[in-house]
Amino acid sequence: MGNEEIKAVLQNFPVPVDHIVIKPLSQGYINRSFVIAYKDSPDFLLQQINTKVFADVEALMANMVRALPHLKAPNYTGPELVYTKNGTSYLQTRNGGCWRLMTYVPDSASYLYCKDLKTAGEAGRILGLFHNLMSKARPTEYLEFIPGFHSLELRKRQFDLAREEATPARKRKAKKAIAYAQNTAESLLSWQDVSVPLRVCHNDTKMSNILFSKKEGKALCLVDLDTLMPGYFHCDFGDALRTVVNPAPEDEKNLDKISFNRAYCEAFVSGLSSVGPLLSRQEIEHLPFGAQLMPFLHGLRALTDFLMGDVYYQVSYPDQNLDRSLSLFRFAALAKEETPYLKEVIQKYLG
Ligand code: GN1
Ligand code: MG
Repeated sequence: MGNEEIKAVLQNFPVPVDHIVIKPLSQGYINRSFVIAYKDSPDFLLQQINTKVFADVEALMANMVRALPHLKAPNYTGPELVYTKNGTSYLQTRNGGCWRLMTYVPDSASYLYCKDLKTAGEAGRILGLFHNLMSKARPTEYLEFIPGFHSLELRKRQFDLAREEATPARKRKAKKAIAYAQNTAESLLSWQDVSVPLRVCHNDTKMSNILFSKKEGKALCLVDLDTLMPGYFHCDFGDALRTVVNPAPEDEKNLDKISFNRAYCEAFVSGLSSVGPLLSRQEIEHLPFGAQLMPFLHGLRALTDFLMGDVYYQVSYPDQNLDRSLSLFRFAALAKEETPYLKEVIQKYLG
């Protein structure tokens, strides 16, 4: 994508277009993101929304617009949405591209993995704060624009279909991952209790979606509100935990590098508890389930995409989806082993 195209998109927003520096961001498997940098004023984040994944951009943006006022709080500093010159929340170009502009929180940074105890605690605190602020929102007013996004039943069905359609070569390559997925799906499917209340969830609470202040290292907010939909707290909990306690990236090839840092886990749960009571008894009981479910679910989705021929996630090398599934499955197995420990910590801080 050329800079001229980006500048043409920016013309539709109330921001200067001259003398900008356009920096593509490589993070994320779905959208394309660019930092629009100015010499003497704050930067912006421009994103092209992937309309293959987000077929209903209107609904996605409606959820975001509805949620943003809840997230305006003195101790929560998130990006603001910049409306187009026509007053719409995003721009639709003639060729069907959808673009959104947000302010870039100054002096902030995000990290791929947790670097110390303080960061782990801050990650827990900001997750709690996000849910505290969003607890006033009614889940029924938010659209489920990707139905069953974190439903294991649905992801398992999609995996079963992918196995039928996969080439023999891909199936052979993924043999070990497929076997693990089949066994684990069965045991996790018997766990979920439908009486857990729905909340408006973030649904992508990994470390790299938390903004920290560069100076003090305080967590400022959760970014990437693309998957803000009704969901369960244990999913947001498990998704954050898997990246807070494990220093290895999602596509780590050396499975020995995947680990579960107990001290970070405790700091994370303690940080979560610091925002005050938030969770119901059933929600608390489901947290260890969430800790296993989320890495497994992401691994299952990556494996499904590998079997389908890499049609969903943007892969940066041929076997990346398979590597992601193996690494995520390894972490899911570790989270299962750590269940007694996790229960103890949850009891200590949230019980
Ligand atoms: C995708 O593109 P990104 O990184 O925001 C995915 C999430 C996964 C994540 C990483 C809509 O998010 O569910 O957690 O990759 N988002 C969608 O595994 O599928
Ligand atoms: Mg996301």
